[in-house]
Amino acid sequence: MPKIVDARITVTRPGRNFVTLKVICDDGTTGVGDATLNGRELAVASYLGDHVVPCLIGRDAHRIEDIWQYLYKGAYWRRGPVTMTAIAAVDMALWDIKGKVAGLPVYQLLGGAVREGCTVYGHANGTSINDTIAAALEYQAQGYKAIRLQCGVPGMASTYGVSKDRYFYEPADAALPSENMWSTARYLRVVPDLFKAAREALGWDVHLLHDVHHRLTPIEAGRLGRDLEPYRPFWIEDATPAENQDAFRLIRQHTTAPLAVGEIFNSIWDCKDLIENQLIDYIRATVVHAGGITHLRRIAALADLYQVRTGCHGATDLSPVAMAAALHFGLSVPNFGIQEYMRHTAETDAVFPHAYGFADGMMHPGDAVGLGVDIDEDLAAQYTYRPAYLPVNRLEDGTLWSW
Ligand code: GCO
Ligand code: MG
Repeated sequence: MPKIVDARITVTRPGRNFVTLKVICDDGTTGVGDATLNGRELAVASYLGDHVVPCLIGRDAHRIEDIWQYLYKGAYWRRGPVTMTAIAAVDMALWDIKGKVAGLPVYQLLGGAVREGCTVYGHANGTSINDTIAAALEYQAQGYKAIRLQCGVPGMASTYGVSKDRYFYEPADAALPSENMWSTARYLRVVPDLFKAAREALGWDVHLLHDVHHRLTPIEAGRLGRDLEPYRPFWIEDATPAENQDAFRLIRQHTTAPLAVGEIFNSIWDCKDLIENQLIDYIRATVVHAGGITHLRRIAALADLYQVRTGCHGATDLSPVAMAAALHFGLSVPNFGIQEYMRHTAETDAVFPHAYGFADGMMHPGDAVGLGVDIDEDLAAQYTYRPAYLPVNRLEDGTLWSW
């Protein structure tokens, strides 16, 4: 058995902040896990370094499920984004180790491939409808079969989802939270026009997605769903905040637009009622924020009973380690739906050499043993952590709103 003898935490900033755990075994085998919680990075680094790593030393790295249960039940304080991200990092690292010892890519340990690749969606953003359509056409030319559309809202100086850089959207942009302005009325007018223009320019053989980012009330979300229905959206994401999950019942009463939710969920308990009541179509919980491969498989198995499919979060704050884990999971899970893919910068990719790749609208984890991703710790050491916060959002009268 590979015995855990050490675990190192690297906090680095190759273009943006990432926290990475590397677990080291007595036979020299190592495994990596992503532990990045955007804007709250050091909390997870401390949770791991101060409270988790000491409990790992001496354990059998093959006992993935037992270690998961030990960290979850053993802490007494269950769930929460910090705890579950820390557990996820350990879980990913242990699957990586098991794959390396077995001489197999992780997806083979999860039952093997059930599809040729994971269909991904890219992000087309622009300050205007025309800019967004131009970006979407570029994605289509690159082979993407699914594209998320976000555009600036006329009259608003800044809007969620609209990047400074066309290809590398990065919302965590300031040492203290920057402030955005929001108007639901203006927003609800522009999005249907965006989708209409997109269908005219891109045709019907491409999936179009949209992220509301928790900004609407349930009845407003119902209205948006109805207005987008003629353009057949693949999904409407985070239509309303999900603390009150009954809100989704109200949305469902008004629209057949498919609903996706869950990028900020961290356990199966956040997903359970929405799935069992068939109030959503896609569950966006991810390996890194929802307890790792071990826990995400459990969520997916529950979802499968209700024809809910996966649509894992995959923004740039999920490091290439999380992306690799997501692809092994996605290739092997029966009810995979789609995977989000926001390209990392060249700096990020250099710090995290990886075997996964994109071709023809799909991604594949590659056939390297384990997760097929590593961290170059020497290169990582050249990029110093700097606090970077996500923005906040206010209505025009100054009221703090959901971001
Ligand atoms: C998405 C997201 C992201 C998040 C970011 C928060 O759907 O990709 O909503 O852009 O805002 O990942 O850390
Ligand atoms: Mg989102």
